[in-house]
Amino acid sequence: MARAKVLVTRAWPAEVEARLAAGYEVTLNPSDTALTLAELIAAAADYDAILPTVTDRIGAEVFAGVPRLRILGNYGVGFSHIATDAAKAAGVVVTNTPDVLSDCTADIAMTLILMAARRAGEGERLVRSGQWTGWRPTQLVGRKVSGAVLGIVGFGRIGQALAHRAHHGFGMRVLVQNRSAVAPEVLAACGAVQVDTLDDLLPKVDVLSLHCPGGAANRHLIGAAALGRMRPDAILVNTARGEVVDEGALAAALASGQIAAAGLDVYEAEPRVTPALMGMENVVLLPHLGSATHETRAAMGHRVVDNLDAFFAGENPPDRVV
Ligand code: 8YV
Repeated sequence: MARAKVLVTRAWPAEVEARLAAGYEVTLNPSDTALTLAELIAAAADYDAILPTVTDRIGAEVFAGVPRLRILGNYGVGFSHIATDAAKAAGVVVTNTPDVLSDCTADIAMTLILMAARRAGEGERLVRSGQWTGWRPTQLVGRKVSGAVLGIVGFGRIGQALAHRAHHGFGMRVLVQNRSAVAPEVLAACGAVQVDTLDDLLPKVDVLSLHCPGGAANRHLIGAAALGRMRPDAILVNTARGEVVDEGALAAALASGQIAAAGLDVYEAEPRVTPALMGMENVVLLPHLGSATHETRAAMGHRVVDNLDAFFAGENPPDRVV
């Protein structure tokens, strides 16, 4: 039987590429640069599967342009870059990679919380600049994280992993806002309390960390109005999706002192960052590192291939989202 043709849009960990090549007719993007929509459609024209990443915008045009396409195995948990309604209409299955990246993404959220609260980026820039003249009692004084109130928006796997770290590791008090009721035992496991609405949550928190999905439903969930409800000493952290935060409104809120600081791993138009944010000392900017460990990137790849194997064996893939 002919092997299924699989297009991998970016370079993957070598061990997963080898596993893929053993089971499929695989084409890897040799340049490892983000493909334009036209390039993607041309490259995938007669393929059965595309394995995209967050840098591939899979619009409705892809389904029209790739008539043989049967499955999109997304390398990542978030899939707001994929037009899922169009996938469904075209009869294309979509899978993602939950669980395996929760710990590492929560680690990056905690990193951003600590860096923003303790002014670690500023400190590193000071040392590297050669301008550090020595210790002073008032130098780069930040905020204490232990005992602070952490608000988590979206209490899925990653939000819960952060809550465990924050509560058990740092003694933070955790408040949660989620679209559905969270089971009492899940909240209790990390000392968390659920509040009803985002508006209830915002004025109560020292740190707000976002862990909800992206996409149209949550676009600019954190905009001028939400930022206006936060405290002037509060910190915003986003490791979810860039579109959840209105970057222009965030820059304005930081400039006016409406909130104190921010830590971002994701952006509205990656890799572009709103220029005003780039010049702010009280903003920590990371290049979408959430899942970037050797272990997790390999596990994500294996999860994609597990789904692919199930699909081509005629089974329902375990991480099917469409
Ligand atoms: C991925 C992520 O590495 O999984 C996600 O949703 O945000 C990242 O950690 C990225 O999306 C690759 O597609």
